[in-house]
Amino acid sequence: MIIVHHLNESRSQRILWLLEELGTPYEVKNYERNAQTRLAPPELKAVHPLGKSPVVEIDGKVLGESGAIVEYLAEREAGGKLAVAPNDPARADYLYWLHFAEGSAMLPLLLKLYVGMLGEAGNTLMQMRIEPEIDNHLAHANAALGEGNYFVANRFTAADIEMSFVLDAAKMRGGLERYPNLVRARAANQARPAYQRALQRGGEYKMGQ
Ligand SMILES: N[C@@H](CCC(=O)N[C@@H](CS)C(=O)NCC(=O)O)C(=O)O
Repeated sequence: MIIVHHLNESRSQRILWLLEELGTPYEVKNYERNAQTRLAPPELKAVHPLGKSPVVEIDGKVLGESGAIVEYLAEREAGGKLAVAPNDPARADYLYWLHFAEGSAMLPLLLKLYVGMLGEAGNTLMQMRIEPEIDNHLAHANAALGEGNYFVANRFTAADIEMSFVLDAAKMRGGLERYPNLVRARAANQARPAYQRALQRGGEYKMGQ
């Protein structure tokens, strides 16, 4: 049995999408962000010490960190159809994009959110380091897509699901419109029936707009 501890407007939306793509049955436990702070409610700390989302329970094992969750579930479920096997020539690229999302691309996007809270005091940092780093990462991802919609070997994999939150965060605050390949891939993601079913399960997801 798989339980997804799902925070509204968050990274856990992509776990729902992954499970819909895999056709794996799961339960959703919903948590609401605090309207003022946007933080997760304290009940999530009872599930995992960090109190962050996503967290899943897989046959009683609690697992956090979306990259680990996506990698683990993609390998384990549906015959590994959304994973890339260790002996596949595309394996290195698969792991690269799977880890690039949270390991590299999200950091400057999050810094923009936090440093933005400083107002004028953060302007220099924003212009000298944060905006150029956002562009560095998004331009790299945009170029990697080329004319295709998928990051790995021109086929849809779990790495595309993991990368989707980067595209959503970039849409919200990173100037996604400057990267036409990312815009096109994001639209292709959203047209998938499983993506739409995940929205039904997870409730409103404004980051997808
Ligand atoms: N790198 C972690 C980040 C987890 C994370 O920060 N999740 C956010 C949701 S997008 C969260 O729970 N925020 C609420 C909070 O920090 O209270 C992952 O990918 O799972």
